[in-house]
Amino acid sequence: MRPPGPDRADPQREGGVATATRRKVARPPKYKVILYNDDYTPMEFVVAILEKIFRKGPTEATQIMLAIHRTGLGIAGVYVQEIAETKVAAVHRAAEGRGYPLRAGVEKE
Ligand code: TYC
Repeated sequence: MRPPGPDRADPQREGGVATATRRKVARPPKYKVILYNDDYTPMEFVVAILEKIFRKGPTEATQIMLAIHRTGLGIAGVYVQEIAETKVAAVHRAAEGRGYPLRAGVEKE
């Protein structure tokens, strides 16, 4: 039998300390990094970007790339704003370095 009252192992528990902490430390807003389809960037390059910059495994990277190819855009990942913007810059730097028109952007979740 569990004793009555707040469960100390439950991170969502009610109680003085946890409540005070939640009041002070807000979760930072999250931003989606969107990749856009184009007619020229090779599929393998987009998969490599998803693996290296967005830390996806090969299967998920391929699925995301194909979804972008079919629908026009897709979510590469979700991050706090500064990380999301750094990833967008990394995509543009890598694509420009190879002469590909691949574009990325950030959208607030
Ligand atoms: N449409 C591209 C092709 O057929 C592949 C592609 C996928 C390009 C996703 C960009 O974000 C992208 N080679």
